[in-house]
Amino acid sequence: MRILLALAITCTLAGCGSTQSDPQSSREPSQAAKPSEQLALVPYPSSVEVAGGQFTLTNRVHIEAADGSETSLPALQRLLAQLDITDSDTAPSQIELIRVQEPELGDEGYRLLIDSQISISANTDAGLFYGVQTLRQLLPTEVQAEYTLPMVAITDVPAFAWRGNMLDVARSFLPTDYLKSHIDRMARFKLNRLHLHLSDDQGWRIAINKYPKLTQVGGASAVEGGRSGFYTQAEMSDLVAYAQARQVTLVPEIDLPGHTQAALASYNELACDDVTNLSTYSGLEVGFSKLCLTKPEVIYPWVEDVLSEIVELFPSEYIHIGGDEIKDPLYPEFIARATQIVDELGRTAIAWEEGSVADNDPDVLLQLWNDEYDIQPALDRGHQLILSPCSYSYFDHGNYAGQPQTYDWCRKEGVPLERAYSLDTNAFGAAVGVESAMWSELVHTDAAADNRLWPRLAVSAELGWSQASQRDYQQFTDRLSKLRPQLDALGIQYYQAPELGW
Ligand code: TNX
Repeated sequence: MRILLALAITCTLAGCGSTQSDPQSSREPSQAAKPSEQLALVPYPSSVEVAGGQFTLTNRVHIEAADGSETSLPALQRLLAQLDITDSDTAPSQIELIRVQEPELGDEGYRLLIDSQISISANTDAGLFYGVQTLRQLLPTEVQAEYTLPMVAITDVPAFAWRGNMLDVARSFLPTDYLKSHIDRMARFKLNRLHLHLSDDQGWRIAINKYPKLTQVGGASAVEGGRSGFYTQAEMSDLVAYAQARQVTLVPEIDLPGHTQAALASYNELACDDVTNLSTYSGLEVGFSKLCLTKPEVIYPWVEDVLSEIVELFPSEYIHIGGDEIKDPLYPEFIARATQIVDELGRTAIAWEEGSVADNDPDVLLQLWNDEYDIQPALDRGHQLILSPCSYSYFDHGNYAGQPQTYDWCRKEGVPLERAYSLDTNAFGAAVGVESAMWSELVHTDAAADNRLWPRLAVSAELGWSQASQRDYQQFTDRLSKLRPQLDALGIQYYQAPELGW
């Protein structure tokens, strides 16, 4: 038993000082540590035990990694390389990655122990990877002669399996370089689902071999002022692998049967015969286009072909079929058939909340986006939810009221940090997790995307990972404000939120 554990003080809600000298007093809840005494970690871990004392890491360390650390070992090596720390068998200190079997750590939990050495243990490579991310946040971002870390025992398990973000690359395209940076940034905060909204009225962004015009025509358009473009299948496969190496699952969305003008402009036969406007579209309206649901012999083979190529490209268990903002008497039948097609392809469908009107298998996940939508009937049938209620989770809304180039249809005050943080993740019934959404009608550059996403994505991270009972906005802002160098080192052009003193 390491000395640390004998001395340990359990600090959860209250936070912990790294130099506590009187363990007795801090056992009293009434002696809750000041917010400033919490370790600067986001999301905050389930349990942090601080013994006092410090561990010094020099610029040489010996790494011991268990078999089965495919993503966690490279992540640790990248971290050490950034800090100019070399791996040497004769180094005085050691970092261990250990695979254990401890049911309470689950699929993604880990323990991080820093005393006379650093050890991370977990049931899985994912757990080890998250332990490395915590270590990453505890260390500075700049090279130093040596590094001082608090002696600490952290045990950490996520609240939710789904800790997501959605990027609308359809209205305005985001290049693969941006997506790779985004995946790195997500991983730093233990976010693990990147939902790509790959098609909409204004653009079609993923190459489908059987239907090349989708990208020749639909890939060449964009919302006015936005970027056009598309991902080749080779580029997407490379991105999938990049994300997997960072414990991020890419979740593809092909938005059906509405939001399909780019597809209709590419293959006119998918539209009903009386539709006259079949050109590409760069406006802001929603809800005007649809696949012709009275031509099942045309649209269903196309849907099957497209989704077949999508499942080949994306290993994700879940495939999003859209389903938002369309009125048609045949809509429920379409959704039921589309979710069935996904099922036959060996995956499970996700639909936006409106898809709940269809007769779907209860495995189908529903993504809630209107705060007030009556989702209870679907919950009663056994569906689970991804929580994206717009007044908390829509990051195309302003960081503050009236921010230029932002929407406010869902909440006129915008979605400031505190509002985003106040989402009650227990209020909506069975949830697999949370997902913030960045629609891109008004977000046309990498810098604008960074501004809308950060620092609010750190909120998504804490909502997804930390238990609801542990959340405290004051402590959160205090911790996050100290992590500014991490965001800087990741090259993020974040909104300088006054709430964080930035
Ligand atoms: C609603 S949320 C939409 C999107 C828009 C967004 C703008 C959802 C499923 N549909 O098509 O881009 O609002 O905030």
